[in-house]
Amino acid sequence: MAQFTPAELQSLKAQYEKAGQSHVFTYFDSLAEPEQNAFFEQLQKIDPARVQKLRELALNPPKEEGQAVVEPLPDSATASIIDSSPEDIQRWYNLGLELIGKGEVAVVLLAGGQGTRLGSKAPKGCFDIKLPSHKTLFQIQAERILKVQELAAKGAADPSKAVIPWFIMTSGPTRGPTERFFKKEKLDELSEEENAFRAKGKPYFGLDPKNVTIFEQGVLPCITNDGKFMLASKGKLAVAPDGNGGLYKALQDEGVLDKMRPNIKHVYAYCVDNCLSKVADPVFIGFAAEKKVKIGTKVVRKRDAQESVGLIISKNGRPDVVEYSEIDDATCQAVDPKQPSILKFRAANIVNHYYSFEYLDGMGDAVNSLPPHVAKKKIPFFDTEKGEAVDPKSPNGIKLEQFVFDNFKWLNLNEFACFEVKREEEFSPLKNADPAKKADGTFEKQPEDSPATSRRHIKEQGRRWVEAVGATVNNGDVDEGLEVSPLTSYSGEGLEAFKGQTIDKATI
Ligand code: UD2
Repeated sequence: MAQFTPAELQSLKAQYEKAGQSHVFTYFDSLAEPEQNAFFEQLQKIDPARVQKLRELALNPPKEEGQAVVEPLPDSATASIIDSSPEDIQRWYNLGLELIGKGEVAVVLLAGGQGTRLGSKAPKGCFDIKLPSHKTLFQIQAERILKVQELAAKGAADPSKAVIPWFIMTSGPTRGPTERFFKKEKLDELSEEENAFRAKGKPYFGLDPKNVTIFEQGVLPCITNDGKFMLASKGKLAVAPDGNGGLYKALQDEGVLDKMRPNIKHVYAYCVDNCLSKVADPVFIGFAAEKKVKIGTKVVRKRDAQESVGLIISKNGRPDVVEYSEIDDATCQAVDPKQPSILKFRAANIVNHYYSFEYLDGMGDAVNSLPPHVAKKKIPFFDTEKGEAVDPKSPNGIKLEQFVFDNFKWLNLNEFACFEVKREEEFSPLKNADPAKKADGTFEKQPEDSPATSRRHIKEQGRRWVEAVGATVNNGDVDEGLEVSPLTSYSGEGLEAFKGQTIDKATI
């Protein structure tokens, strides 16, 4: 039974014809009905005119008048936890907890990436970085939400309001496995043994399922070098997730903003692969809320000129980010004229963003103008000219992806704030697999940003926390560290009972 009328099909064909993409219907009439329905539904979800506009924005960005003036952000738009007074930090912390206690804070997790560099089949949040507890990134983050809710409830007028709704943005490939993982259902992407282990414990890691919303970002068609949408097969467009910048359109299209209204005033968004991310960080939320900014972003000091991180800069007097994949060498290598031993551009983006709900709710049609970035890729496709499937040996098309920070440039500097935090406390991304064992039994060089560095950084942090209250660690841990569960402490608080103790356990 066709799920569309001839008139609807005609109108869809006219829409694609107008955008110069009528070739996508080459085989439509020869498809069986179920395939026609699926293809019609896919094509209907994509606005070809919008894609054309995004492709135009990507390939021919508006020319900037004159030479762009690129500088580090001015001090007026930045603060640093490293040189803030304990009073300021305590004030921001208290304000953040108060806002959480009133139910005004939501968390958005960017989890649509496919973790190709990590070589993981399952979504990155399902990854076991092999801590003593074997908690996955999703579980660690869920427990941080549980703990900070508990901390906020302590001082709240109405503790039942101290709830942080968690909105998890997935993409086509990650939505199914992510939903199953939270529901403690089997994942095809995990081994029998891993599934059996994961089936234990509470669904949603103890969070109330009604406060966890999994939604999906949009997709954009893959496009040939001469601008034609690519077919994956006779009855399917080749598409790819629209980048973490697809967040803004997805918040509208998936009804997330509607779900946040009217309680939510502050939104904390973060990157799934950072095991140290302070989810719903009261200090950051309090800082940004006090400054009344529309967008805030956390940064750490860039490790070295080669680190694969975006850099927060001021460009023509506005906040902006230059991504590591697009930065020129001169900007990368430039040193601070006042302190030549450090980089001039060193404010490294860590995908920890604050948004006022009012800003997100007011974006409107601007979500369709986020300039995409072009990734030249080898894209297997069905060639309508040759009438056959092609598996290219070299890049034959482009994927468009939007970056979540590309709207920073739309703000004035006084609507934006950059917050420098300590790398060892807040940033340890998981990007690369652990090294493979070589034929002679030794290992390749240990890469940065791997499961080994993630678990080491968590355990080193735990050790620092308990030593700060006068405990010592003597547990034979391979990294001489200690895993402190988020349910025990969110950011090192509440550990006084360990004073004077020697801790011989791997995790507390
Ligand atoms: C990201 C940042 C980079 C730096 C680095 C630090 C962007 C565009 N770049 O680079 O500046 O901060 O992280 O670790 O943010 N994601 C989606 N949907 C997508 C693509 C990605 O949700 O279509 C999520 C992904 O699941 C992850 C986050 O966005 O949580 C960053 O994605 P990535 O790890 O692929 O980005 P990376 O490392 O290239």
